[in-house]
Amino acid sequence: MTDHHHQTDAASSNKEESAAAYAAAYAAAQPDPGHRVVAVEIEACEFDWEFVPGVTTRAWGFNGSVPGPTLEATVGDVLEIRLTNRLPEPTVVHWHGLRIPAAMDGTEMVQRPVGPGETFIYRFRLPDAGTFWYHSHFNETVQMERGLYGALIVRAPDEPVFDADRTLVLDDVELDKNGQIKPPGWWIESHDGREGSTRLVNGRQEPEIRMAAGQVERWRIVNAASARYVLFSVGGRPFKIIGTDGGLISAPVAATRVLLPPADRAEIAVGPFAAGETLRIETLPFNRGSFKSHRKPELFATVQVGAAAPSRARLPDRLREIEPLVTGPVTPNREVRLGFGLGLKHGVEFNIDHEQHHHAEPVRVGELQVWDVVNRSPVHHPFHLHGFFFQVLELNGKAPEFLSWEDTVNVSAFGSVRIAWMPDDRPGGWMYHCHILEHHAAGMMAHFDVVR
Ligand SMILES: [Cu+2]
Repeated sequence: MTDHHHQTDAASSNKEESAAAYAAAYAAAQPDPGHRVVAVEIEACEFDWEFVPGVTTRAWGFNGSVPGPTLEATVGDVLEIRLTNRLPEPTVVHWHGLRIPAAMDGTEMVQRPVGPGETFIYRFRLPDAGTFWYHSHFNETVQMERGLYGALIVRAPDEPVFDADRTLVLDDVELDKNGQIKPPGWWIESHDGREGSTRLVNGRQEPEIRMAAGQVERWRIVNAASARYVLFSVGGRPFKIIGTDGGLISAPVAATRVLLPPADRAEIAVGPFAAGETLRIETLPFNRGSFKSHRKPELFATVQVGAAAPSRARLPDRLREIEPLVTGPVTPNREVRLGFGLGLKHGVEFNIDHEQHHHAEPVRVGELQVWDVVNRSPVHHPFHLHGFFFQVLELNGKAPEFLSWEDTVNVSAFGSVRIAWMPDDRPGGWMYHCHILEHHAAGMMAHFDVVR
């Protein structure tokens, strides 16, 4: 009861509401029978890190590493994360892709930022298996660029069996001649977003990955980059796409490349390869409408295939059932316009429905949402919805190649994507935004409430 009387009634009632929502979500987070509470402590801090071998860079990250620790648990467990902020500025941590209560989503909509020296506890039950991640949702063009992110793997009891389960968190950083991360830039960077020229896998520049011949591995790929689109390739070899943002898809899909816009995830079955092979993990040329173009493949890592080892991998024909949310003709109930213009503050300004940091209409629990996300700009945007999975019904008017659960989807330049999602009973403040961090910062985001 310090400065309570100085606040407006609205502000204090909002504060009380969010405190009550947090307390309710905390208490409701109970593990399923036979499951446990996975308790972890993460410290957001500053430390020296070698992105490039032999070059010391001042980084920000969780528990002294980039990425932060990979958090692993099982569906039905409760994850309890005690976050302590040792940074010189506030932070919040967003649990990207997790269908958890609004109060635990980790945005400024639902919590006060965690100040330097403060501790905040996130606690929630894990409802879905899949490859998720966590990252700063505060001053992201600085905090995420410096390394405040990590992977979060949730497993189910009946997963397909592989010879190894490997997580590849992709990123890039732009280092100056002293090996330090450059501060956010102006003009081209505000338009394109930051694409660093040092490409990282799990916090290291172009590392070597060792794999046994004859084996098949499950790779969980997370694109943690600020703006770079990754058209992922493993030496041009065929692999199987087995999962996306929201876990496994219905059946494996054969591919030689998979597109990961920023924040996107893919799971692929890779191998078998022959002993002695060397394969380049690359991003292939991809035009997203940026000033900076990519005409050549760029290396992320190298796979060295060693001596053969026995394989126990078995990839089933069916991975799981995904019920379509929409079966017949449907009328969209919202159009989300991704737009841009020129402004004084950011150079290029990005907006949603002609408004920066748009306040969108609420949606009601249990009412199917069918949204047309329409891109009115000459650059691609990765559209991210917090807290709920959606299904893609149409990409530029055509059905997607396969049905999946997503939280991030690419909306191509002057293109459109039709999505469907069901607001389940998790009322509160949510958001959707472009996951190119510079576009998000420049206003391409919307707040909305899920109401009962
Ligand atoms: Cu964007």
